[in-house]
Amino acid sequence: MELTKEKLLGFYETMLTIRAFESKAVELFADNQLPGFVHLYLGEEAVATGVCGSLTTKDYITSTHRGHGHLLAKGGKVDLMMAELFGKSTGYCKGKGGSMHIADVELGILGANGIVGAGQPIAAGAAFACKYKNTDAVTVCFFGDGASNRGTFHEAFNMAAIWKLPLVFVCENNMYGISNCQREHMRVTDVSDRAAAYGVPGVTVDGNDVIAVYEAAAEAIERARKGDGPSLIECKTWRWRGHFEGDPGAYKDPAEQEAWLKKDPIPRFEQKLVELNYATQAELAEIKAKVEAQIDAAIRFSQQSPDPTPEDALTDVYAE
Ligand SMILES: Cc1ncc(C[n+]2csc(CCOP(=O)(O)OP(=O)(O)O)c2C)c(N)n1
Ligand SMILES: [Mg+2]
Repeated sequence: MELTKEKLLGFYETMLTIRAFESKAVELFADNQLPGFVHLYLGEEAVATGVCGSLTTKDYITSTHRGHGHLLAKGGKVDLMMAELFGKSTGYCKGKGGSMHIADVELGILGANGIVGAGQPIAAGAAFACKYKNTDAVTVCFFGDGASNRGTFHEAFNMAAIWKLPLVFVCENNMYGISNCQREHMRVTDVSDRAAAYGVPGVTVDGNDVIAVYEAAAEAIERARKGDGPSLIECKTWRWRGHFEGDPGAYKDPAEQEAWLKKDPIPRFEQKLVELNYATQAELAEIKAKVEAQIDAAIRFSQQSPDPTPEDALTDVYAE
């Protein structure tokens, strides 16, 4: 797919939307307005944006506990997501699920998930269903470096490989699983090396470069769509915040944190857009203002929405 100005500015808007959504979540959580846990995606925006740049609503994604970026990049509605974080009845799960249970099947979002590694077999199932029904839909499974140590990853990967499922595994290697640095929780440097064990391609890309992510993902998605089976993309990136809001992240080396903050994917992309004459600073500022107004409106909508009632605890418990 050609990288038109429209597409590039679309990436910019998506990255800014994730950044603004998460930055507001920091403030709202500190202000005690969000019940429950939030695991933020700040710093990792280029991964979801670049990958979802080759997907349409007919394609599926599975997400994680750190899911806001994936959901927003796949078209998740900002106001319904924010209301869910607020625990309001207008949210995606009517305020009963919170950040880690947001799903929108119509948009191909099969759900965030609080169980590490649970998305992998779900993604294999979705990809199997698409193959069985002879559609050309592709499933993307987002997961972390920590989740690549789980049995679910290896089982799902092997099945996807032997059945040539239309599935792309996207490992967001943000170098940590909670407080455990990747150097300590696995013996390989590149998670992408694990693909060789299943006889499928694996690549590592700079996860803070939206174009690099887009290009690698576009190739893997096309391969899956054509019926050539799964692949693994490892995106090296960095989680800016603690594991969850409230975790001070004292286990991180401050020098490493500082070095990664300098690789912020958004200013890097802005510079590229301006240098290559895809946009002027004024155009970028206009997009930024639009995104910020949209997030502010989502917060107002959430604050004005009603809480669920005690009786609501008894509904949506069983499938009809
Ligand atoms: C099956 C399971 N084991 C343990 C946990 C606790 N837990 C939550 S997040 C996490 C680390 C996940 O690390 P990674 O996959 O790298 O994702 P990241 O948080 O870095 O995005 C763990 C162990 C869990 N939620 N589910
Ligand atoms: Mg991680």
